[in-house]
Amino acid sequence: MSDTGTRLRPQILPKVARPRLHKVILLNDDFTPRDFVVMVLKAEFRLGADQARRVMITAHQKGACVVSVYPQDVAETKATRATDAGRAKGHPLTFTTEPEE
Ligand code: TYC
Repeated sequence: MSDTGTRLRPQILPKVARPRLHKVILLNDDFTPRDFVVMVLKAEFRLGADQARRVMITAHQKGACVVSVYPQDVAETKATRATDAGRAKGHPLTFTTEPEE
């Protein structure tokens, strides 16, 4: 087949902005049981047992830990659902979001 000449040359390819990803951040507190934090990380963020434990311990020791990154709407929904799961059991467990640099 002959070349139809419709292929865009690299220098005139349109630039498509990739939506910025947002981080979900787990905050430490003095009250939520460690096992509950691990359970929420596994259920809401689909982390394996080892990774969930590592994230929990990092937040416990450093004050906060990035859980994962997602498109903004997904990050906000997951942070809200995970925070609400703690509130439903009377825990102050908190997840926040912020745009990735
Ligand atoms: N600091 C809590 C405790 O000692 C456990 C904990 C870890 C709570 C991480 C929140 O993001 C957190 N029971």
